[in-house]
Amino acid sequence: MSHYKELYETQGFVIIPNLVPEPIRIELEAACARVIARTRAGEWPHRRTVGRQFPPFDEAHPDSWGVQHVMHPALGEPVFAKWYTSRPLLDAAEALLECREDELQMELFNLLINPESHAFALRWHRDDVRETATEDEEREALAVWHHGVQWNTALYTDSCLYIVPESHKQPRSSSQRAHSSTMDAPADPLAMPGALQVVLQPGETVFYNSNILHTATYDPHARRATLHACMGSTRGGTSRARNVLQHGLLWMKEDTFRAGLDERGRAMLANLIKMQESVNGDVGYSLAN
Ligand SMILES: O=C(O)CCC(=O)C(=O)O
Ligand SMILES: [Fe+2]
Repeated sequence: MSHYKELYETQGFVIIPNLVPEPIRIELEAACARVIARTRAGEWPHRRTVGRQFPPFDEAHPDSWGVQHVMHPALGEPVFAKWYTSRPLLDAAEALLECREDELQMELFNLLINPESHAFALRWHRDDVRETATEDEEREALAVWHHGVQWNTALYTDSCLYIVPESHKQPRSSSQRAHSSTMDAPADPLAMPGALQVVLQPGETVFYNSNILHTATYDPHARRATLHACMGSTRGGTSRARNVLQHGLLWMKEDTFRAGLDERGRAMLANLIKMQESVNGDVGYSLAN
């Protein structure tokens, strides 16, 4: 695991295989098929819609590229929480965060899916630094260690994500800035200097610093069900509040959610709630649509 940590630090991302034990993989595939069908049918309101980079969103665009809050008790799919708190995954998170299990903080868990009928792409971005940031602002934001890890775990071959290795530590060069200063998606993601396409085989996970420069393209004909989540460490204090709490997590404070978690999950949830209660009111949004 220390090898992975080193790669994660230097490159800003690392691919780790085998974090989904086989029996859970089968359950996850079935649960994903059900929640994807419900989302496409318009029965699940928490979704990412085509043309919008991130929630909140309006209801006018029915094609979806993501299902939000898959651990929500109203979805009735306990396997998502079961996997989120499973040992191989937590081992990886603890190694990358350099923290103990009792310091892990439950955060977001969503599912990324192929839109049904629109080819679609995101613009190049860092999740928590705006594209208009000056070089100094960027340098300052990137110097903060966020005490969180984010990952994509592919259930089917996934070649949607593009990243610029090592850009988690460096402000954009002028030509990289030219490719990432507007709200437009790139015509060709590989035109970005230094860009690399991340190809995941089923069962592989890419952990990436969410402030690495990245984008993604979505092909309606390539089946995608990729588990997209993040987890923090209490060592970060309130540094992850905006990134996490902007998504509206009131449902996670309800008894029904807590009741569906195992002991480990409850401890991770308690850490999130403690962090939420220590910040007051409006946390704002990281990016504009
Ligand atoms: O689809 C992906 O893998 C990346 C999604 C992403 O960058 C985002 O939601 O901010
Ligand atoms: Fe992103």
